[in-house]
Amino acid sequence: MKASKVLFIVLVVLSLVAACAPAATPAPAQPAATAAPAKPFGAAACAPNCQYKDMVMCFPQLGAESDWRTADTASFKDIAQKQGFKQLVFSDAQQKQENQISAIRACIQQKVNVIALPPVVEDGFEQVLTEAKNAGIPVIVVDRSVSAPKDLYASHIGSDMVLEGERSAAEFNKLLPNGGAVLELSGTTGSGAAVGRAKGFRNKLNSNIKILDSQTGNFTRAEAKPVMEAFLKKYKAGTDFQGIFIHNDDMGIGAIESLKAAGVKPGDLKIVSVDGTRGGFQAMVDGWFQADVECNPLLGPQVAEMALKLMNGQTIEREVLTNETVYYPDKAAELLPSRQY
Ligand code: GYE
Repeated sequence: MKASKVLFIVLVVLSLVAACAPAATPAPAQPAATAAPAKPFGAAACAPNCQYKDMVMCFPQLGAESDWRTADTASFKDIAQKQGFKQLVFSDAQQKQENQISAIRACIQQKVNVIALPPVVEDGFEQVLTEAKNAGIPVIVVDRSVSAPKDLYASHIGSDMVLEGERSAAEFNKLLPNGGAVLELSGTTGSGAAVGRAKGFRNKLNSNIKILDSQTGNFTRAEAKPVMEAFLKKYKAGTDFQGIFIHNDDMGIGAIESLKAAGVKPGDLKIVSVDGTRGGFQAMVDGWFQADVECNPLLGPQVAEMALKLMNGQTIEREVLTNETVYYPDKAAELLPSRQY
C-alpha cells in the first residue's frame, strides 16, 4: 500500500472517531453562522414598532427672525402635539451658531431619539454632527443646508434655495426685458438660504441686468430697513437701479418702510421677494412686490414621519426637496385669506 493511501485511511478513521466521541469539554458558545443583522443606525429600542408616543425629538431652532421662522416653529410644535410625541425638545438659538451647538450637545446628553437641525449657517457643524453620530443619534438637517460631509447626517429636508434664486432671476428677466440694474438685499451671511439664493440668482439673471450692490439684512425687518435707507442715500431709485431682489418677505417689509420714507411709490421699482408669507402677499396687493417666490416653512409633519422611520430602522430618502411655486399680484388678494403663514 502506498504511503499516501495509508495516510488517507488514518485520517478518515480519526475524523470518524472524533465525530462520534462525546466532546471532552463543551464547545464555547459560537455566534450563529447567520447572526441577526446589526440594528440600523438610529433605530430605537422599540424598533420596529416605535410610535410617536415613544419619540423624543430635539429641535434646536435657529431663531425667530421672520414670519417664515415663526410658521416653521409652529409646524413642529403642532405636529408634536397632534401626534402626541413623548417630547419635543425645543430651543431658540437667536441666530447664533454657538447657541445651536450647545443645544445639540444638551440633546445628545439627554439621549434623544433624533435631532431635527435647521442650521443657521452652512459651515462649522462637522464637530457636533460627529458627536451625534458617535452617540448613535441620527440628525435630519431641515430647511437650510450644511457643508459637512453627507455621512454625518441621515437626510436633508427643505427647499431648493438655488432654484428659488433662479426663479427670482427669471422674474427680473421678464420685468426688465431691456436690462437695467438691481440691488440685492441678502439673507444671513453664510446661511444655506442666502448662499443658494444668491447663487441661483446669478446663474439665471440676463447679462443685461447688472447687480449694482448687495448687502445683508440678516433676514429681519429691523436690519433690512437701515440697509435700504443707506442704499437710497447712495443710489438714486429709478435712475441708478430699477429693481430690488430681496431674500425674504420680512426684509421686504422693512425695506418698504425706507422706500416710503424716501418718497418711492409702489410700482416705481420692480421688487421680487422670497417666502410667500401673508406679509409678502399684502405687499403684492399693495403694489410693492411684482412676484413672491414660494418657500414653504411647514416642514414639521414630513420631518416627524422621517424621524419615526429612522427610529423603526427603516430606510429613508437622503434628500427631500419641497415642491414650490411663484406667486403674482393678480391672485394675491384672492389667495391672501387662505394663506397659512
Ligand atoms: O426664507 C427666511 C428665514 O431658511 C428658508 O429663513 C429659510 C429662510 C426664510 O428667516 O424668511
